[in-house]
Amino acid sequence: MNYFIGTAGSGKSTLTGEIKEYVVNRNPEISAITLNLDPGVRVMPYTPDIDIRDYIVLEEIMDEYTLGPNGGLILASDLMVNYLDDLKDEIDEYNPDWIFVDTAGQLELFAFRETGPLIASTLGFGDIQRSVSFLFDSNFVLRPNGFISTLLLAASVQFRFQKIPLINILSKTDLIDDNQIDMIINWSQDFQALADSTNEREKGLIRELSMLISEVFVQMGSTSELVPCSVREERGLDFLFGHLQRVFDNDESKFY
Ligand SMILES: Nc1nc2c(ncn2[C@@H]2O[C@H](COP(=O)(O)OP(=O)(O)O)[C@@H](O)[C@H]2O)c(=O)[nH]1
Ligand SMILES: [Mg+2]
Repeated sequence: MNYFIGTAGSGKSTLTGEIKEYVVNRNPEISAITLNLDPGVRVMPYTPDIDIRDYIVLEEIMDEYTLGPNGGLILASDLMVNYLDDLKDEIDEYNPDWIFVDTAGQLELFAFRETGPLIASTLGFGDIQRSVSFLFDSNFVLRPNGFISTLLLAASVQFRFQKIPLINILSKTDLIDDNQIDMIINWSQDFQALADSTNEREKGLIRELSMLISEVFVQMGSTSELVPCSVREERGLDFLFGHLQRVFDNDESKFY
């Protein structure tokens, strides 16, 4: 069971749909399903097998509690916990090997409120192993300061989902060139390189702050490597699938 989490537009929904298709086409013996946990989404790039919108309708919540779209979304996300048993029953009916979970467009709705970690611990039952994939949007991480702010978000997501292995994904790599991909992956593995690039490319207060933050990451040691991925390029999904398999194969802790 893999949760895709990331900033709005980082490619969670697209990846959820594509990785399921990829897994099923590659190995028809694996049963994989998609679960949509974004109650506010209108247009989806795939048809989810299980959908929170069958239980929660954003417009009804906005009407009932006289809320605008933002308040409605927050309440809709919080109300998801009332339907955990229903979601579990639906998952049980499928009895899948893999579940790819798509989360709310705005990551704080899932990651920073109580709901997300609670759902992840409740739905991780039986034989289901879990992972969280955090998406680094290629558009935003080309500069050291964008990379560092995304890294801080990933670190706080890790902090919230402590016992679940975190996979960092560099999404939409078709939008940048191979040198840029290498540079960003290098930053994720060698924070000294990140500190050096920061020193070269940022200025003023941003540079000072970025240097301080990269220092902290240097001292913490390297976090998990960044897995390059693009739904437009076959090898992207191949990498991700291989990586997910390694995480699950090596995961002896089985936290349920
Ligand atoms: N070029 C490119 N665009 C992508 C990729 N993945 C997603 N997108 C686009 O990015 C936009 C946001 O994607 P979406 O999956 O809705 O993001 P979400 O808000 O994180 O669920 C859409 O226009 C997608 O078509 C990718 O690998 N490459
Ligand atoms: Mg989405």
